[in-house]
Parts: sequence; C-alpha cells; structure tokens
Amino acid sequence: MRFGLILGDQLNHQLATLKYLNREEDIILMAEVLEETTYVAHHPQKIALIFSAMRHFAKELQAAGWKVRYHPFKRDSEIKKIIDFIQSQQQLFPATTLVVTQCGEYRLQHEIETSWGNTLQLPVVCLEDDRFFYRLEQFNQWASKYKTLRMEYFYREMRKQTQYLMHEQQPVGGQWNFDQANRKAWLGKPPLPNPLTFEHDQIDLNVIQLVKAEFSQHIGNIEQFHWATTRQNALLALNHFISDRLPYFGDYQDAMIYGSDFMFHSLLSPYLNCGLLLPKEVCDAAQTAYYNGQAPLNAVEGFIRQILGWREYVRGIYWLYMPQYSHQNALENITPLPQYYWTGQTKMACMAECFRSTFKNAYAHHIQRLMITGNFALLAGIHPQEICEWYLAVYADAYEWVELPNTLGMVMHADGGLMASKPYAASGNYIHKMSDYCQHCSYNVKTKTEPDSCPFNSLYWYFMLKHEAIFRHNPRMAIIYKQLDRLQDKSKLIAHAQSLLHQLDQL
Ligand code: FAD
Ligand code: DLZ
Ligand code: SF4
Repeated sequence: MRFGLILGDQLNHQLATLKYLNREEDIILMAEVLEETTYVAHHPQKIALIFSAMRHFAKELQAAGWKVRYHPFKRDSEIKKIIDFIQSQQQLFPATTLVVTQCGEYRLQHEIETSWGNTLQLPVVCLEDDRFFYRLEQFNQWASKYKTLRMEYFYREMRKQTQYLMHEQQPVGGQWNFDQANRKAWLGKPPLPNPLTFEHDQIDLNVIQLVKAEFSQHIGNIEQFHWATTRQNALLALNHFISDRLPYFGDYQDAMIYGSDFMFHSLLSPYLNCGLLLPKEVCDAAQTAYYNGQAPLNAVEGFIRQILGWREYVRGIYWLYMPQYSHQNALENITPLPQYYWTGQTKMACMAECFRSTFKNAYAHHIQRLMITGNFALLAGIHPQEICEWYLAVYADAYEWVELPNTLGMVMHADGGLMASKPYAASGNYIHKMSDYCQHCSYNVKTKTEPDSCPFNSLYWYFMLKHEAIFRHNPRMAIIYKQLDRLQDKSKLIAHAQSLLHQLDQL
C-alpha cells in the first residue's frame, strides 16, 4: 500500500500521481495546512479557491473509487505542515512508499527531495509534472543552445512542436506573432462582457466562512468571491471566454479602462495553475474557435502565445535558475515597498485602480501588473524580494514558478536582462495612451517637475540617468538616451525625482 500526496495546485484527474497509483490499494492524502496558507499572506480569495477546489476534488476522487484521507484546516491543529499530516497517517496505515508529482515551488520541492525520505523513513517517488507542453529536460536542452533566452524563439519552437496554427511547417497567416495588431485603445465598443459567476454550494459556503474567520488579517476582500471551484465550472468559464471574450482578446489586450477590472481577458490562470484546467485543452479550444471562424487570428495567436509561449517559458526559466534566481538584484535596489501596496491608499489614480481590483478580485490583468504596479516598483527602485512577495500574496493565480520570473525578471530587470532585453520602464505618457486613468487623477501627466506632476514622469528619466552605465549602450534603448540627451534642465528633474523618492509613501 502506497500513499499518494496531492497538493492544492495539482487538482486534476490526469495527474501523474493518479496515473501511477492503484485506486484499489493505495491511499490519497490531501491536507489544508497552516504553513501553505501563511508562507506569504495569501489573499483570502486565493485560499478559499484552493481549499474549496481541494475539497471538491477529494469528493470526486472518492466518488471515483479512491480512498482519500483529507485534513481540513484548523488553526490550532498539531498538523501545521504537509509532512505532519503524512506522519499522522503513517501511524494508521503501513504505507511502503510516498508518491508525489513534482510541485510548483522550489521551497517545497527542495524539502521533499532533501529531507522527507529521511524524516518519514519511507522511499519517496517524485514524478514529473506532465501537465505542461514540454519536459523540463527539453527546456534545458533548448536553453543550452542560446546565449540569451528569448521567449519569441522558444515560442516558435513550441509552435513547430505542437503544430498550433501551423500549415505545412509555416505559421498560419504568414507571421509568428500578431502583437502589432493587439494594441488598440478601447473606445466604449464592443461592450465589455460580464464575467461568469457561480452559485456557491455548501462546500464553498463552508470554506468562505472558514476563510473569513481565520484569514481576516490577510490583505484582500472575500465579499465577492466569484471563482469556479470545480472542473465542471472551470470548463464553463473556458467556454464563456471562447464565445464572449476571445474574439476581442487580441485587439484590446493592452487596454486599461477605469472601473473595468477584466476587459476581454480570460480569467483562466487560477484554474490552469491549480489544475482544474489543462493548458492543452485551453489552447485546443482557442485554435478550434479560429478554424470555426469564431475568433480572428490576431486574438487566437495572441492567446495561444501567452500559454504555449510565456507560461511555458517562465516555468523553464524558474527551474533552470532556482534557487539563485530568487536572490538576484542586478539594479541593486534597496527601497522598501510603499505602504499603499497593502492599503491601496495613494493619489496616483492608475495605481489606486489596480490596487482596488487586486484587493476586490484577487486579480489584475497583465498590463496592470506589468505597466502600472510593476513599472512603478521598477522606477522607484523597490527591493525585488519585497515586490515579489507582494505579487505572490495578492493574486489568485500566484505560485512562485510563474510569479517569480514575471516579477523579478520581466518587471524588475533584477536578473540582469536574462528574460527581457530591456526593462519595461514607462513614463506617464504610456499610461495616458493605453488607459483613461489620468482623467481621474489629481496629478498632471503632461508635466515633469511641478508639485502636481505625474510621479511616473520624473521617476522614469531619473531611472534612465541612474542606470545609464548599464543601459546607454543597449541598442534597444538608443532612442530613449537620445531623448534624454535633449532634455532641458536635468538637474531640476533629478531634484524632483529625488524628493519624490524621499516621500514615496506620501504619493
Ligand atoms: P490572459 O490575459 O487571458 O492570458 C491567458 C493566459 O496566458 C493566462 O491565463 C496565463 O495562464 C497565460 N499568461 C499570460 N501571460 C503570462 C505570463 N507573462 N506568464 C505566464 N503565463 C502567462 N501569471 C500567473 O499565472 N501567476 C502569477 O503569479 C503571475 N504573476 C505575474 C506577476 C507579474 C509582475 C506580471 C507582470 C505577470 C504575472 N503573471 C502571472 C502573468 C499574467 O499577468 C497572468 O497570467 C494573467 O494576468 C492572468 O490573467 P488571465 O488568465 O485573464 O490572462
Ligand atoms: C497555495 C496553497 C494554499 C494557500 N494552501 C494549501 C494547502 O493548505 N494545502 C496544499 O496542499 N496546498 C496549498 N496551496 C498550494 C501549495 O502551496 C502548492 O502546492 C505548493 O506551493 C507547491 O506548488
Ligand atoms: Fe498615473 Fe500619472 Fe496618469 Fe496619475 S497622471 S493616473 S499617476 S500616469
């Protein structure tokens, strides 16, 4: 008899652990534990989503004939870590082996590999997670061929390998990437679809009540909890995306509108990451929509690229470079994270709007994460580990394998350009172009050094000056440094930016 451990982000019936084990003989273990809920102060909606999805999944396994031992959360329980639960079950069942699928965070995977066998006095079989398009070994082979690891080249390889949107070895439409078509401003039409919401069953209600009682000190609201907590409902969310959102996903992918929390984004990442949906079925559905004439190529290619390209690529980077990756700080940032990242109280309308959606929904879409809250952290020189912890805590889809490369690499450029050939730094001008946030702001986006000037403006130029030695000779930044050279009154700009940095918490 063997134990099979299933973690909160492994909730899929195709999981390697379930394919390996035998439902007649073996026992599945699942546990809600303090350590996993508090290694960062996760948003209450993220905890509720995982607990409720775990409970539903355990029930489904039982209905399918599996023996399941499940530990529901109790704060004062002696079972505080996953391994405590396994030990408690060892006293009841004579298991000969523990089977687990590789987990999504180095923290836990390292513990399993280095100490669980000894502590449990049990052989531990760790299976490869085959819910992705490639094996990690394949990524490492691909990476070993290049000096710089650009997502675009990885993505093309993946297109060839999977044959998504390919015709006779060439990309459908004659181009690999239609990003140029995906930067339209949204001018009120087509109407924004309401996200699908789901009725709560008794399991959801119990979990929401538990989370309200136990995790009220964590940042984020749970009053409006709309996430699907079963595979069945996650599939409905996928269908809703394909029919109502995908047709416009491409055109308005980068747009940001005051008060519109989701635009045409899919809201599928929490399900993909906890196992309720598989990336292949999601990409298949999008491709079928294209061939059926339900969605245009720029939308479908853009969407598939996010999953087949970005999602797989960041996972490869994470496992290739951990654990050193998490300590990198190439720009030598030291500034602590301003309080408004936790309170949402700031006069910067764009930031306040992203915080509002984040706390309300445990969600912000990609451009909000990258170009507003992330961009500000980059310009303000926030310590990478502090901002990484924030992103890991506040989003329902956050697991370190996907959060860390996006934050530390893409946003903070803290890996010295391993992931991105130039930093995604932008002034207020970009935010003004891509959103209507500035209309709602007391700062003036058009000026740089007045008392009410948009903070992004002087901080942007100060960032370029401060890191001139690193970036001036980057060919992709030549235009920026030409503009900088033409700027009048640099000393005034520097003084203004420095005064903002001195009172960062007051902006
Ligand atoms: P859509 O815009 O509809 O995109 C479709 C899917 O593509 C997503 O569901 C997601 O699975 C995938 N995807 C898109 N962009 C990325 C990306 N850059 N990396 C990996 N997958 C991507 N995504 C997470 O899943 N978890 C995280 O913890 C996370 N942290 C992030 C932190 C920062 C600082 C940034 C800039 C991005 C982060 N992302 C993260 C990527 C991206 O922002 C989210 O995947 C996306 O916003 C999820 O919303 P959606 O499902 O509506 O995505
Ligand atoms: C994120 C999370 C939370 C909040 N709680 C649990 C839990 O109680 N039990 C569990 O098995 N998993 C949980 N998870 C997901 C894990 O943190 C995740 O599986 C690991 O970080 C490895 O990816
Ligand atoms: Fe953001 Fe600046 Fe626009 Fe205000 S003026 S919303 S701070 S970009």
